[in-house]
Amino acid sequence: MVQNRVIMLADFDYFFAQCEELRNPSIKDKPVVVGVYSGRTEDSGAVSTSNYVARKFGVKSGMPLFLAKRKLEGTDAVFFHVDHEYYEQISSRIMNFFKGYVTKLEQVSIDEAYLDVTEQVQGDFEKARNYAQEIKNNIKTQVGISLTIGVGPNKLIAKIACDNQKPDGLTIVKPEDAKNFLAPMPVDRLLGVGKKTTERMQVMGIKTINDLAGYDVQRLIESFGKVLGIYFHNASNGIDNEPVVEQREAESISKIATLKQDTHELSLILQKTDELADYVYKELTERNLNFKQVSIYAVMVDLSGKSRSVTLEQPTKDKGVIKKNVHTLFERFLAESPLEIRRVGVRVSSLGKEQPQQKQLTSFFST
Ligand code: TTP
Ligand code: CA
Repeated sequence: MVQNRVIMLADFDYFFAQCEELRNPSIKDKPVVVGVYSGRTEDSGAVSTSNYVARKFGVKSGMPLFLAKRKLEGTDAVFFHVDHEYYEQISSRIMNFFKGYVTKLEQVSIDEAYLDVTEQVQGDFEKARNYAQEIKNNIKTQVGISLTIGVGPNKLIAKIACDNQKPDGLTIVKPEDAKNFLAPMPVDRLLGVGKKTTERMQVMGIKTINDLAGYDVQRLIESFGKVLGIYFHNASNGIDNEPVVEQREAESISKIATLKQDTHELSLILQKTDELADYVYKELTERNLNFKQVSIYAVMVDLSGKSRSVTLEQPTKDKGVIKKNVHTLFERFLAESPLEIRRVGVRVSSLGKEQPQQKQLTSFFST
């Protein structure tokens, strides 16, 4: 028997605004608006997003800021300028977390990713429910961000399931329920069905996804061409074979820092590199990766850069191994180089992942 795929779409709730709440916890119950300010006048620009408190007052993404201000008049609303760099940092922490839970991860935007967890839950949708809940709980406790997850037998269903209940939602659509789940929805819920197509379908008597699913595929092909006709037929029947496409793993994880003072003294250097090793190790564990190579990097007082590496016999996840090798590498390096050092770096590379089937579900959450 061919195993069901189990695909999740994770979408972070009111993302930019939630990031602002994360670093300013006191604003959580107030309307929060994140805007792109054009700078022409104090209020010119548009709303990027807002929290759900602000949405209750009618604030929407894309709305002019002056209008959002008007809607929130008399409230203790807080407005922020977008801070992309900060949101990217939070996003990549969460994406890195996901990598520990999946066989394949496809990031689609700053706040959305598809997770293929078929192997982790052995194709079982009840297990998938617990697994998704654990992912949600863990991201909430470890990063502080709430997210919504839709689970389905393919990307199409996962996406629509995700939109079904927000924020902090979890919707599971089993393969046998997929068709009924889609049936009553208007056709424009399907990706690729925009305003024009909706109008054309309306003329053909197609309003719901169910109408589309029952429509003769040959006639769909005549109206929309072969590629779209077949796509509409399949999508409305809950069929989607698009794989979750994994992005390439970063080849290394590294961190560099400037020393408090230029020095040639091993103990001062090791103080700093131990901190860097902690950072690198944290990122490794978040992404559930092991490494086979450890390197050091040094920027000398004359600003020349030098590096040294060691390759291990076996991949490992051990923090002690990073520190021990960094110590040895610096010890040797200082012996052969008389110049003082200004900046130091630690890098692990030849990264890999344990085979997912060797893991128990719970071991993903044990760190
Ligand atoms: P969305 O996922 O569409 O929205 P959201 O995360 O704010 O809210 P939710 O998922 O709970 O409905 O967009 C993700 C981020 O993209 C959003 O936080 C801000 C940004 N964005 C804009 O800058 N402009 C826009 O018009 C939209 C829709 C989003
Ligand atoms: Ca979102």
